[in-house]
Amino acid sequence: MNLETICQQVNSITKEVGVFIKKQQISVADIETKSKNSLVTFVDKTAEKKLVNELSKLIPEAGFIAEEGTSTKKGEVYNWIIDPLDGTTNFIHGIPCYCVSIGLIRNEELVLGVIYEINLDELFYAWEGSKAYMNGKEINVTPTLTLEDSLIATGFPYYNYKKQTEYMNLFQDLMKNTRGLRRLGSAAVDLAYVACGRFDAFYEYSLNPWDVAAGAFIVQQAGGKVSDFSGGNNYLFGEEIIAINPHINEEFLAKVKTYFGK
Ligand code: 2AM
Ligand code: CA
Ligand code: CA
Ligand code: CA
Repeated sequence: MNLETICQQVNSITKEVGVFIKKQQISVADIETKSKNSLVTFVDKTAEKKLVNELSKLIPEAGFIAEEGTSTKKGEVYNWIIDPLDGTTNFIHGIPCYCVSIGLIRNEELVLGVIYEINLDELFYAWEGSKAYMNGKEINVTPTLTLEDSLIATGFPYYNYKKQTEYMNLFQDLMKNTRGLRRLGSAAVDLAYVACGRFDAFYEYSLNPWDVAAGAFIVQQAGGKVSDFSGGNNYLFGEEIIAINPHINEEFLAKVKTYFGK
């Protein structure tokens, strides 16, 4: 099977699981705490089991890097990177911004990404060599030329608080010198919105590979630039990400380097 066919199948698997998530009713008793501010429910876990089960049929030799640990099988060449429900806190609080996020790596390289924003019924996807799409239509990052005219998304760090001062200083600078800042609470949705031109950029640190795999790939296929805070390529496993329209990348990176001392 080629990657385009695989992507079509992942699209329908992802949508099906999204529909399952949408139908679930949860109560306070269903909420488990993994650590202080890390919540999970049976919905996250059941969704992940369904995904692992279906994706195993698509590429039998592939392994998994999945947030809730359903499978720890390591694939020699292919590995799926899965976040069954990105934006769990939103989901629990009834805020309608959360998604299913599926990435695929061949060796260390991203080759496919699918994000399903459940409540808006928006499916974002791309595969190696393709454009980026939302519900069948090509999407692109913004053509904005300056940070002054840019709308920037971020997420607040929930561990590694050591870098919090650097984060807040950058935040304050951007607050004064951009069109505005937004915080949706789902890194995958933030990335999908950079890909389709709703945001000019997204940055966050203290993220896991499953938060960013699909979105980072889709942004790049949509003409965007993705890097870590030094401008390097270590954004998938390196816990720092900038996803941005390439015109404003230098200007943005200069600010990040100033505050984070890179
Ligand atoms: P999640 O909903 O899958 O946990 C928002 O800043 C991003 O960070 C989301 O993608 C969210 O993913 C993740 N996130 C928020 N709190 C987290 C925590 N305590 N541990 C791990 N990831 C978290
Ligand atoms: Ca989580
Ligand atoms: Ca996540
Ligand atoms: Ca999750």
